[in-house]
Amino acid sequence: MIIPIRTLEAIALQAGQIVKEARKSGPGWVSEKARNDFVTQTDKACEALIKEELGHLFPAIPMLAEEGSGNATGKEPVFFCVDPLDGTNNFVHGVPLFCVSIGLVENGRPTRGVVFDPVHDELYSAIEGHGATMNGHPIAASGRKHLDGAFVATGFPFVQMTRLDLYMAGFRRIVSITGGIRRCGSAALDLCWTASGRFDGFWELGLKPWDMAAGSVILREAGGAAGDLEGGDGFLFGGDIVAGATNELYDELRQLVRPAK
Ligand code: 2AM
Ligand code: CA
Repeated sequence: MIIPIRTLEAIALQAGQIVKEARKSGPGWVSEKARNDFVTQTDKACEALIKEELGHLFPAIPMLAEEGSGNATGKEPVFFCVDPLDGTNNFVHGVPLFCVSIGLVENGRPTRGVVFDPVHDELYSAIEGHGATMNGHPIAASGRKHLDGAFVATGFPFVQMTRLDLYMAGFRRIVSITGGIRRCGSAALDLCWTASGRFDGFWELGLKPWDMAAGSVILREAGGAAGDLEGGDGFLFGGDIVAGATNELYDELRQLVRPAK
């Protein structure tokens, strides 16, 4: 079954409209799912809209979504992978970095993705094999091959602290080589900003599939690379992702995140 990318874009824009209105009126109720892990009425409202639209248009394709209203486990050959609001912590604090993220995963690989940033009105979109766009214009990763002086993004551990030492050891190695590191708080946007050339790379440990599904296909289609710490493809359910503007930068970054034994 063909999933028109325009349809996914339209749904992301509609969900973004909910987020835009909530920026004016407030996020509604806010609840802490786990320590430091928030959900708001707005996350729930966006997910309900996305579920309704996808369920109506593509009833045969299950959905895996962050707030749990979906019917997929992630083991299906084809499923939607949805983060109704990526960057909820930013949203709750009024920091203007969050987005709606809708991916399609086929046989374990993200093949379509749309990410809408309702603050900056930026709509990122990609179909595997057809390139990536932002607001309809083709985008390309920076092409940078080496970390020396590169501008990269990361995410710090925020729930599970068991791998904080591993993370900090990598961070220390990367700080001393790169030209700048940013922590934005929305993995989907970090991947899209690497796709559009703003960042040269990105890494984060312990993410969820909905944080990465759409952004990873957008980055790959913009000419960048995304993978796990071993150089493989297992990031979606493994949770650890390294991304680079090029294969070379991806390899250099992942070896610093966790050097080969
Ligand atoms: P979320 O807002 O959809 O939960 C970056 O660290 C990623 O982790 C984000 O994509 C964000 O997705 C998730 N996250 C959840 N809680 C977080 C927190 N307290 N701080 C930072 N990121 C958090
Ligand atoms: Ca979310």
